[in-house]
Amino acid sequence: MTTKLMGQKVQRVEDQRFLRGLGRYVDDVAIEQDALHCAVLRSPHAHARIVDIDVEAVLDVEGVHAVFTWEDLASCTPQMAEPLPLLIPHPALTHGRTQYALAKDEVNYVGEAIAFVVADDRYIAEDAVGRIRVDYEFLPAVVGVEAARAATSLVHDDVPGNVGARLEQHVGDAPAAIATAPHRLELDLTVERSACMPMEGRGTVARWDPDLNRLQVWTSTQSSTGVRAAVAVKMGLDLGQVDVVTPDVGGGFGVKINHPWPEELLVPMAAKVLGRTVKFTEDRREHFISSAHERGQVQHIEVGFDDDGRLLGLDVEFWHDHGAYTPYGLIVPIITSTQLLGPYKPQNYKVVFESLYTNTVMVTPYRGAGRPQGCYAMERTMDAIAAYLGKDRAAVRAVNFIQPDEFPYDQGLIFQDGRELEYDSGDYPAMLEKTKALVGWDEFPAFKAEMAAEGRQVGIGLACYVEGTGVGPYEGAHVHIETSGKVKVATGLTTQGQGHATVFAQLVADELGVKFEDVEVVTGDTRRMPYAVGTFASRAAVMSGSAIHLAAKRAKEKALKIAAEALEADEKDLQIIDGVVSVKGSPGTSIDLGTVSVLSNPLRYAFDEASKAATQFSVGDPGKPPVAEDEEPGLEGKDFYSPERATFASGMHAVIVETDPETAEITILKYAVVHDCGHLINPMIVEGQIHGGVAQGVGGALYERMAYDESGQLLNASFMDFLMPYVTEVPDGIDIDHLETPSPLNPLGIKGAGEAGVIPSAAVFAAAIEDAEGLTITAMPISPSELFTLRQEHTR
Ligand code: MCN
Repeated sequence: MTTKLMGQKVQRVEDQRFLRGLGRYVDDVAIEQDALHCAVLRSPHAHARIVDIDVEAVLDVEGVHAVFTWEDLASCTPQMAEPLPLLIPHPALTHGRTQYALAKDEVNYVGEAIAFVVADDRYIAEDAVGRIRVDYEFLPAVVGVEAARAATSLVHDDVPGNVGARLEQHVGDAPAAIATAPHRLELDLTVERSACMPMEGRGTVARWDPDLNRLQVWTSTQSSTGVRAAVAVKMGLDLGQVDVVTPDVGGGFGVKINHPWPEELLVPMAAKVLGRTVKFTEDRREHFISSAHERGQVQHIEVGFDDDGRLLGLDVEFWHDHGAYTPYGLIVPIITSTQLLGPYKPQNYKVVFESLYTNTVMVTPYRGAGRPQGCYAMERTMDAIAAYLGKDRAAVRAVNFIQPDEFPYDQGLIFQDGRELEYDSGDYPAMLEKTKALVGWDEFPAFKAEMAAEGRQVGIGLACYVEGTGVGPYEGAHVHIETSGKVKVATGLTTQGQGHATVFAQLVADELGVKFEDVEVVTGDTRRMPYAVGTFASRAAVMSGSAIHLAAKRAKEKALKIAAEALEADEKDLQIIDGVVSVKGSPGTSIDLGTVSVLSNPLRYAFDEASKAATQFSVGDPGKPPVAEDEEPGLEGKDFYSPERATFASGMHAVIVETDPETAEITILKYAVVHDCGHLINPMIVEGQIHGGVAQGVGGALYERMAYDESGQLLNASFMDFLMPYVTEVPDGIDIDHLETPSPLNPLGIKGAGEAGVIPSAAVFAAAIEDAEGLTITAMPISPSELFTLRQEHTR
């Protein structure tokens, strides 16, 4: 008997494959023996003019089939020689710049693609790359926010002050409110650059079919439809001539959101020009120096508050390091500036940011996308207010919360899409109480004293956030009930490990009344679902989940209509249980969905009822239309979902850390999370997402940074030097509790969950370490060695 699966901890169906090494990634796509491989010549300099490129020596190398530089791109199509698209323009981005697929006459970061070699194998291609001679005229490199602001050198000659954009928003009059507030504080906070490190780097395979005049692309992306559009436009093909398939993806975390990466155009172009299958696989060093980074931000905060810590005015100014180009426009700093306020309602808020060019790898949204920096600013401010007033940190937060009866709550800010930022639902006071209970907030002072008596230092931190999730514009779904009774569901977004095959099957099983194991989910294949947006902004559950729910509803309505006719019953009296449509109260009067699917098809097989085997084939049943006249044949449902606005998930994290008085080692004793993503489809998957996010957050807070020297060389472009946390550094267990305030904006009451775990990490660790050490922490990450140095500075 089918029971409701929404809300249940259903085991992930995909894990059997993944755990047994049967995942199928781009590198596993079967290619012909004579397929070609490629390597990219990347700039060794952060900023230089390209005077000359000499590829003569490459053409002599046996096994090399082609070498492309910018000069050659136009011979494919004129568009190929134009800059890559700017994906999310914004009126404030007065000086948006994107790179060329291959650098034209200037390089702006170490790692920028200059030439593309296609050869029999990767070894030959790499060797050939080493033979290309480039004459450079060196230019001064601009590295870091301070250098960009000083603007003694410019990244792009025509961008004054290195300022790509400046955006200001006001709610009320923050400077005036701060000036007259009983108390005022100022904070300067820095978050350094970091980047996500998916296990699978980027990779693309392309094959041109000259008979069908069609291009097939397999790529490791977060948006197959985005890549398809870019490839089609750049190569002068119709959308219908390009199929993009995204098989399993070994992690995206934002870096594969960018579409297209240069290689995603160069590989298809080479495949078409050479008439052979071409394959590119990014190596780890390439990932460090040529895939996107994020997080780098310098923030100045002024706040005015009353005796209870109530915010009267908040004035935030920050500088965002977006690297050498702006493929994703202003999305990261806009998110920081508009979602910084979290669950609080300052009466007056002013925010201004500058998005700055530097000669470093460009920025695209990385899990959390600007929110970790915003949360860090807001939560450090809360801690500073509490310390100043000598009040409990949780109490100061509580007086500033938006209350449950104030939803929908309009923060008075305008988001990227030009719409007002309105929170749909939440219960922050209840969430705080749950968090305090989970971490043992009220008991902590006694614990701290106990530990101090043993010579141990412990500290506790708390951080709250609100996250706009499930953004539009739309996502679609196609639900098809096969003649076997099995159900195939297609949605166009891609999947990188979030468990979509499981959760979407849960939704379909619930809506259709079929067995969970009879539902198969297909994602990221433009042949199945040509129109889709992609997986980012924690949107799959809300967007595709809703579309799938609606599409399944349609398929069900149709199934009931056909079954009612077959059973000579009223639709209203029918039910579907475990894939069988029956008359309520008369289970013997039934027909299975497979047979209903047969009936929906004008080309019908005649069935031997006993064996269910098709014995005859006929064209319809004269006099009996397969479906109602206004229906299309086939037992399927298709629908698109487009939300009014984003839905706002929220959460609170608390951590207890111990710091070693001698070595400054930081040990996590307890990590507690309370999260509200509305109705949960699968609590186990949501908890897995939170675990993954927290692990990533631990890395960001304590270890990971992109260490550039002043000439723009990335000094730690390998896992020998870039410290990702191992299992030994992430908490053993994470205590998680949920709160479910349903979103009124979508049919299932869902909000997103995929990024939440990472958002408050920097804030919560800074707070806990500060509490343990009695020091002021203003810059993240803070590794044991930085903590050690900070202690020494403090005692000087
Ligand atoms: N979910 C649920 N109930 C809810 C909300 C979500 O059961 N109320 C489930 C969803 O059905 C989905 C998962 O939780 O299986 C995450 O859902 P959602 O918040 O919609 O996020 P997306 O599926 O859109 O995933 C994107 C998000 C982002 S933006 C990044 S970055 C990220 C992340 O997910 N990258 C990931 N999680 C990742 N997990 C893995 N393993 N790999 C990545 O690259």
